[in-house]
Amino acid sequence: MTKRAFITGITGQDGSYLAELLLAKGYEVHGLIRRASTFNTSRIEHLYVDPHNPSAHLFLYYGDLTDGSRLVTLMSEIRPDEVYHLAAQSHVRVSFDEPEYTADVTGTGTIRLLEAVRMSGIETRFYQASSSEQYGATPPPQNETTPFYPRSPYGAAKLYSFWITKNYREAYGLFASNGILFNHESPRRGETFVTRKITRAAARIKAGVQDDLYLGNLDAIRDWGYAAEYVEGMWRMLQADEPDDFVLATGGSVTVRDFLQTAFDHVGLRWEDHVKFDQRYLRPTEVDALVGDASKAKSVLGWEATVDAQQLARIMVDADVEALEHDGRPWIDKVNLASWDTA
Ligand code: NAP
Ligand code: F7E
Repeated sequence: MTKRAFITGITGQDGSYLAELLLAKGYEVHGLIRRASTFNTSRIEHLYVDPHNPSAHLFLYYGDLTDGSRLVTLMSEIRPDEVYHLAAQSHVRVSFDEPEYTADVTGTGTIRLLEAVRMSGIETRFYQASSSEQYGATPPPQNETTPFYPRSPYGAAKLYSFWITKNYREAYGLFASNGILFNHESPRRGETFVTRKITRAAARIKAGVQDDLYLGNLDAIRDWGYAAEYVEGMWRMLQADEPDDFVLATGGSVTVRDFLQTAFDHVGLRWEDHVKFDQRYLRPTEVDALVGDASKAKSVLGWEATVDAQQLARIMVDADVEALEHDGRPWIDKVNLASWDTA
C-alpha cells in the first residue's frame, strides 16, 4: 500500500527536503500552499509533475493555518497516514514585530490542524515541528528533560504547540510526536536567517556585487546542522513504535562570529573588512546559547547528524557562489548523504 503524507510548510526549507525524501521512499505527498500573487513554490519546482500525469505523486492544495475549516476539509478528503506539521511564521526577530500574527499561525495554527485531524476521524501519525527556541534562557546542553524558558513570541508560540501536541497524545491517544530541532540550515535556507545571510553575502562580496554586510549580535552560540539530515529524523519519529519527543542536534557549539569566519575564509575574504554592526538586528531578548544533546534520538531512532557547522558553511557558500555564477537557485544540493537510506 502506498503511504500518504500531508505536509504543511511544504514550500519552506524543511518541507522541500521532506517532500524529496518521502517521494524517494515511494510516498504519495500532499502539501499545503498559500495563495500568493507570485509563485511561492520555487523550492519544490524540481519535484513537481503535472497532476494529470499518472506518474504524479505530489499534490498541492491552497490553504492557510489561519483557516480551520479548510484544514478539516483537507484532512477529510486526503486522509493521510502521516501529517508533518512544518508551517509557521518561523523568524524569531520578526515575531517581535508581529507577535499576535505569530501566536495565531505558529501557536493556534497547530490546534486548528490537530482539531482537523480529530474531527475528520482519521487514523494518522502527527509530527510537530517544535524548536530549541523553547529552551531560550536555559543554559546548554539542552535535552528532552531540560526546562523550557522561551525568550520570544516565536518561542512562546512554539511552546504552546509543543504542549498541545503532547496533550492530544495523552487525551485522545493520537500518535503525535514533537521533534525539538536545533538550528538547521542549507542552501535553501531563507535569506534573512543569519547563516544564509552570511554565505550569500560572502559569495556576493567575492563577486563584487555587494560591499558590506550588516549584522547584529555576533556572540550568540548556536548548534547548526544540515537540514537534509534533519528531515530524515522527522520521518524516523513517525516510524517509531511509540509517539514521543526527541531533540535533533549536532552537539556542536559555534558562535555567529565563528560561522562568519569559516564562510569568508572559504572564499578568501577577511570578514572584518566587510561586516558592520546594525542594532536593528538585535532582539529585545536574545537567546545566548543553544547546544543540543541528541543522544535519545541516536539510541531510539538510530539518528545522528554527520555534517557540522564548518562543513555546512562551506556547502552553503559553494551553493551561493554557484547560484550567482549560473544565475540559478541552489535548490538541488550537491551533497551526497550516502549514510542515509532513502530507498
Ligand atoms: P521556513 O523555511 O520559514 O518555512 C515555513 C513554511 O511555513 C513555508 O512553507 C511557509 O509558506 C509556511 N507558512 C507560513 N505561514 C503560513 C500560514 N499562515 N499558513 C500556511 N503555511 C504557512 O521554515 P523551516 O526552516 O523550513 O522550518 C520548518 C518548521 O520547523 C517551522 O515550523 C519552524 O518554525 C520549525 N523549526 C525550524 C528550525 C530551523 O532551524 N530551520 C528549527 C526548529 C524548528 P510560504 O513559502 O508561503 O512562506
Ligand atoms: O539567528 C544572530 C541572532 O535568525 C541566529 C529559526 O529557524 O532557529 C532559527 O532561529 C542568531 C541569533 O536564527 C543577525 O541574534 C546576528 O542569535 O538565524 P537566526 P534563530 O533566531 O536561532 C530556531 C531553532 C528556530 O526554531 C527558528 O525558526 O544570529 N544574528 N546578526 C542575526 N540573526 C539574523 N537573522 N540576522 C542578523 O543580521
